[in-house]
Amino acid sequence: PVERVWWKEAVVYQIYPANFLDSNGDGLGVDTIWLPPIFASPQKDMGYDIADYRSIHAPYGTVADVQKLIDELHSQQMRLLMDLVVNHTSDEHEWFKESRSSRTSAKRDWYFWRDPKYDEQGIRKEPNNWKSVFGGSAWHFDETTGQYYLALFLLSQPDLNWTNYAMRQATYDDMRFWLDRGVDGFRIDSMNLMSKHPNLPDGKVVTDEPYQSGAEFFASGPKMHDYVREMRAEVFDNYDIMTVGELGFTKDEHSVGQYVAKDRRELNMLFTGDIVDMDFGPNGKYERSDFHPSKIRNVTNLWQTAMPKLNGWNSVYLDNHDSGRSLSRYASDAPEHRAAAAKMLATYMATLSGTLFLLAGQEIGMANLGKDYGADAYIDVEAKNHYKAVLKARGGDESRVADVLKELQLKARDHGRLPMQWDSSPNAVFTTTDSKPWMTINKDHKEWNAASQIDDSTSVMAYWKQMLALRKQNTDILVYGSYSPLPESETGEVVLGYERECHETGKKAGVLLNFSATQQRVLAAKRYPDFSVLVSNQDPNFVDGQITLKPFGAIVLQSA
Ligand code: TEU
Repeated sequence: PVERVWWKEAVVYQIYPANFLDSNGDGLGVDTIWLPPIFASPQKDMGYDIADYRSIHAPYGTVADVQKLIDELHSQQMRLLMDLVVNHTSDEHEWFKESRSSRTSAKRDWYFWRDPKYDEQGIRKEPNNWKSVFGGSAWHFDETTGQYYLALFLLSQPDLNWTNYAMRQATYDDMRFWLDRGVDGFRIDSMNLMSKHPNLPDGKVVTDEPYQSGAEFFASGPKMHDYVREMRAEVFDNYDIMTVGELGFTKDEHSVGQYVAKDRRELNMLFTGDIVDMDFGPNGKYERSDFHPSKIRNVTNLWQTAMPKLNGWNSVYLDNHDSGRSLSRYASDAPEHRAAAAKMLATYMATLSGTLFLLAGQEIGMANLGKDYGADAYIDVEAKNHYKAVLKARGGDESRVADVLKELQLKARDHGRLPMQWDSSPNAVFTTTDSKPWMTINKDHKEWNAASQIDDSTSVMAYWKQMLALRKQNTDILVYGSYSPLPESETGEVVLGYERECHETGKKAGVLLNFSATQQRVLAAKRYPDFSVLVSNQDPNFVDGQITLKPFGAIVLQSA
């Protein structure tokens, strides 16, 4: 049997501190809060550029305030998960300032510094062809010492050199600083980028652009697992905490398993990227590629069945601050479908094995900015860089970038960062009515907001509460039970069906989810002659052992 632990049963609620608000808890049924980085930072990448791990970004408060938050949460049997960003720092971190000051600085080797290369004409070139995640070269020339430094994200986010022992120890000290204050765990940013191939070779040329991904040489590199194990042995093992590694680029079952197989003593769980990549193109996020429900079937079946075999543990999520809202991308935010679709996705998440992660706003069916917002609504650096680069490549002609805007309307990180929609008032309570919010508040907040749902028993929020309560009551089946996919021949192409079963008691639940905007007849009902409906987002309708699922219908059946 699977070992029972608090972090497996946890329901985590991700708050983007810049877009939330203080509140006293709304009884949703979440028990752990995940705060993306709140540390001192110039905020070039919303705090993922940390200048000092031991102080707090002033507008958010102080270390003493965070201590108060931790103590308050603990007194309510809740927990706090923090973001640990140690693949890179801000260029304003003291470590980097010292490192960049001279070639002989004691911290020179804490980052990656390399000499320029020169082409046949004697023109200075970057040390290799790697591309930054946010566009352009991943290398930046620094006049002070005449060398380049590596920054896989923004140029103001230089990569730390994990081969350096003193650097590793310094980050461990910073981790202990927070764990000693009672923090209950970390979401570890860009976890698998910490070990690069020692020679930093050129990435494989796959596009005609000047820079190439190079990920094959910087993701899950040769020393990666030594570092994770060291971190675990020297830091994590001394505390009762949750550790979640963010894993971009690394996708195959075997490599993923190495981070979470229990006996390897590395991490508790991971965010694998494939759940947010389902509508990315082969060469990039903003390349067009339509979502089809078969993708979510494949990804879900893959990890739900692989993790138990690997002796690891799943994270269950659809949304985070790095993407558009799943409701708009994988279901529907069209007025006639929105509530049903949001409830269907809630049913999906709450009936899978793993630790749940909700992004604030999911519980009220928040959606992407609509099609009537233009390019200027997108203020995140990733969206802006991408838009600018394509615009430039097409001669600065705004009429030729409609396709780019369309992709931003689906996938830009801004959607995941929209201010929380508390009520229908002009600024949705997020900020005072007379001040200008720092980013767009989706105008759909007039209709879609927490205040209008909190007392409505038919609301998306009420449904989420019901689903989370149900999950808690049926932990043995829904959190720990086994997962078996229902064959497509019984569900049809656009319906995702699976069974969850508790082997100790033999109790079973069958889940049927319609990922389409059309009605579906599902044969799988034949399996459940003595079923009862545990929960549904529609009036269940059975005829001759078949179920009719309405557009975005969801139904959970329970064996007698
Ligand atoms: O993201 C790391 C990452 O792998 C990105 O490529 C991410 O997939 C991208 O933002 C998607 O568009 C983490 C953080 O979650 C992100 O917010 C930060 O910008 C990034 O690290 C750098 O710290």
